[in-house]
Amino acid sequence: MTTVRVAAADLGAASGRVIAGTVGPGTLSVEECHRFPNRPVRTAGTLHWDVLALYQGVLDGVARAGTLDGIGVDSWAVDYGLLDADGALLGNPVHYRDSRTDRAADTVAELGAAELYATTGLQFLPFNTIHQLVAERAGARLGVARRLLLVPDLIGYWLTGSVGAELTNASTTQLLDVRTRTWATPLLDRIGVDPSLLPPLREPGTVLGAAAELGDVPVIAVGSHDTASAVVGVPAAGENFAYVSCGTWSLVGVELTEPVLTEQSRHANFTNELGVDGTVRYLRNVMGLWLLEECLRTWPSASREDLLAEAATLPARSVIDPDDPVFLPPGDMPARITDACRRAEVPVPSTRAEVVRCVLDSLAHAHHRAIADAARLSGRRVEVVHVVGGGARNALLCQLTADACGLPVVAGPVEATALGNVLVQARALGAVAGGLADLRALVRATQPTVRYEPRV
Ligand code: LRH
Repeated sequence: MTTVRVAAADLGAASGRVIAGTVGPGTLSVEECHRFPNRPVRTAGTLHWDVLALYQGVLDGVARAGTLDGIGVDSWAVDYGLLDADGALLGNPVHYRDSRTDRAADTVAELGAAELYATTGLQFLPFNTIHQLVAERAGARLGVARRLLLVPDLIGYWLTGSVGAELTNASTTQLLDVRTRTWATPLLDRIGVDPSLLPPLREPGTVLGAAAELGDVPVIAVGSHDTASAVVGVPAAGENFAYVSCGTWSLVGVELTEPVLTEQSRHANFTNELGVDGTVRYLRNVMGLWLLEECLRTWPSASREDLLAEAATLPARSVIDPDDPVFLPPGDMPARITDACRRAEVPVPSTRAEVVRCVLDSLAHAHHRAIADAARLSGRRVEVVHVVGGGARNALLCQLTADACGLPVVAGPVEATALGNVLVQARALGAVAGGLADLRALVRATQPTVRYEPRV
């Protein structure tokens, strides 16, 4: 086995990055080559992703990464582009935070929540692709669309010409049968969407083809749902762990081999997303650092570091439900948080640092609730909580999560998503071998982490 150098293109809700990874037996390192903003654009009242700018960012980043053996693309879930009969993109993908899905809830409810869960195993999120497609029926695009490609598959298509749907991201659409791991064609029929819109499914590790514009480097399907790649990059030993993939969202749960499709699980709004190597990511979405980022956007002059340092000196006074749908759209977040405190009849924060402390206490409690529910509903014992992603840098949030859970938190790597992306590519290229346990052992051996013990 030799050492390979591959590029992970990781598209997040706020920015995209291209990260070069060097992987071989006993070797795993990553370095950022390019970071570019991801700025949603509102036109005629609809919030879009500027997907051509993202594609250009990927091209620029890969060009800067030097000689490569592979390229893998991951992004946030659920959103898609529609292609016409010529393979041309029909308009910019609509952002999952756009309000168009408000119109879809009743139609999706008619499918029967219990039946939908039994088939797809997905938690109710108002922006799941099924809701977006129902909303899309009101417009003209669906009538002329021939293919639907999720965002990483769209980038892969532009790079290679290959059309397909990578399985981990396909599982977030609520259009996949989680038991058979195939498209849920009867569901598509019931919402009046032509099943041929959905391309053939492909597993992580499949080679899509060569990127003609980038020196014919092979493009390899990774866990193209960013959370799937992040969970590959969790440095856990054994199976008794929970993870918090903490960035814009906190994705909080455990890794299983089979979905949990019980009514209790549905009522707890747990999701069974598919992971790499046939695993199931049994988790709940918690609103995540979006709450903090939107506060900071409202306070352009504020220093994140100063506010976090001050928040750490404050007592925990106000805990609210961070998953209230009022927090989903962009806008004035501090005002919504203080309103939520009033409604919850908890002390209303009067300074910015108090708002930040309220956000972090509320997230820590939500992390605890989701971990306790995941353990109870799946029967999986949890002995340690791994916090990966950008949130692993937030020492106060990691400590508060350890305190709320009464469990040690191991924080890091911050770059879990990129690491998971490059590891799956490296394995496909034969540079490393084995299952997830072997890939995680390599992460453990090479990436620093910080441990937080719960304070009594
Ligand atoms: C995180 C994420 C999450 C989805 C959301 C839309 O980036 O992929 O897993 O629920 O974006």
